[in-house]
Amino acid sequence: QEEPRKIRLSEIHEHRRGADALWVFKGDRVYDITDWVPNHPGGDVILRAAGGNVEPYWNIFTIHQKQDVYDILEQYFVGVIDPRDLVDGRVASEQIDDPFATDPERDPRLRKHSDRPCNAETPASELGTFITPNSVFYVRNHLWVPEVSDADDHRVTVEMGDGSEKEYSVQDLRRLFKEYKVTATLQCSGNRRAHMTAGSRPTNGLQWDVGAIGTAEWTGVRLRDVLTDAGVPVDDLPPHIKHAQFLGAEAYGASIPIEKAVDNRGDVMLVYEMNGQPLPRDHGYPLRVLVPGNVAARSVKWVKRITMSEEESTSQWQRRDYKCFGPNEGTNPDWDRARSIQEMPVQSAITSVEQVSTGGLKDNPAARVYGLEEESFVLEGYAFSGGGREIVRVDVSVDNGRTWQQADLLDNDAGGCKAWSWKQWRFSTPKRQTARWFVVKAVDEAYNTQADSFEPHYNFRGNLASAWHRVPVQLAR
Ligand code: MTE
Ligand code: MO
Repeated sequence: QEEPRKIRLSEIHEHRRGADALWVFKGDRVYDITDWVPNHPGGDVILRAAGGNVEPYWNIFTIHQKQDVYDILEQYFVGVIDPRDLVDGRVASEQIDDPFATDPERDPRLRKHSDRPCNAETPASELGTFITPNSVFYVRNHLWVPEVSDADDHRVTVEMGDGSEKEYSVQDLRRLFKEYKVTATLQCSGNRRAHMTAGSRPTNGLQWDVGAIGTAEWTGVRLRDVLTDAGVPVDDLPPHIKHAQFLGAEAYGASIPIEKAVDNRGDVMLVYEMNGQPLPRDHGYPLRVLVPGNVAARSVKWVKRITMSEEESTSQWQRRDYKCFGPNEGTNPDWDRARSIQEMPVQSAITSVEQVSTGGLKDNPAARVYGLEEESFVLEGYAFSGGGREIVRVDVSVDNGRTWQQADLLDNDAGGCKAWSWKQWRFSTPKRQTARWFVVKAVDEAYNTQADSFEPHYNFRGNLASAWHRVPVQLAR
């Protein structure tokens, strides 16, 4: 048998994106994947790995870690890595490209759940304002942050579904379409997952507390206008257009029903500014989709392709992760049978409990605002519902749900066609009336409300954890 060819790392590195032949290695084996690239189901994200090791990517896209995929790769074998470039039979880790190396710096106040990819929630202390500042807005990344140094280099392509397509730069969008500002809350379907775990059983996923949610003013153009310009008949849709699929530059993908995408009052946008600033890299620079009222997973960041389709996005984030199941359905449910999450149910949370003591009463601003005359607790929080359904009432209990009172809903001036934003609420109660647990629940305009406990709503993915939020009454000494 012929000895396989020995290849230096430097030679592999030349076969990166842009080269005529594209190579990758896995272990000490080298493959020429040029002919495979056009067939790659995940699109050209595979180019990110060209010229280096595929394994860091396969550790992220774990779907590759199976024999069929290894067999495909073997067909493209061209040689082995020169032993001079190996340490203990492997390429030294510092020689391996780290997809997360160019991720941005993050504000240290964010509460990190994972580093690579970055997942970090807004600390409760920063959830008290109607608008969440960009620097502390929660970050939910499934992959690395794509590098776009100049917005002018970025294009978004609209695919009509009949083979035709049209491409826009961010400048084109600004020039061609009317600009809108919409204030909207984004909430991860995993917000409060830790509470479901604590109130029921272990759940699979990042254990978010109350901070996988935030509100911003988003500036951009309406997707409806862009689709119209691209040639999609938005008011007379052909039957084969049922979903708008979105693809991000790092290969994250999701979709929404076409009715939402073209709804004249749906405020689905392609946004380039967040709270008056260019979109931060973590939040989609230079362009993201905003789908107000829907689970944030559909607001695809770094969007580069929008496809009109008869089908939902085929991504794992559409077909598997962001679905909900019955408490009995176990850890390997019938994924296809469950509907993907779009509009979110009612949610509410207590984000701050302040004890105002008699001694400091006169000097305490909260005491003055509320005209408090005896030792009290001041509670603050948010309430939010999906689908643009406004929060109409927030009920607070200071005795673990036995009796209830209404919190004050704070005014805000949110822009947009429907109630896409949370309501902040405040409540004060004399200390002598409190017993063991503070509880909050909210009601939206459709009179939807929250479940009293997690157990009957348990799902192993820990999605849509929206039972009453309970916080123990702790008396300061
Ligand atoms: N878009 C891309 N391209 N990549 C992602 O990982 N995460 C989604 C969504 N859009 C994601 C994405 C999820 S699950 C959420 S909750 C929101 O982005 C988070 O948005 P944020 O990081 O701006 O808060
Ligand atoms: Mo999410």
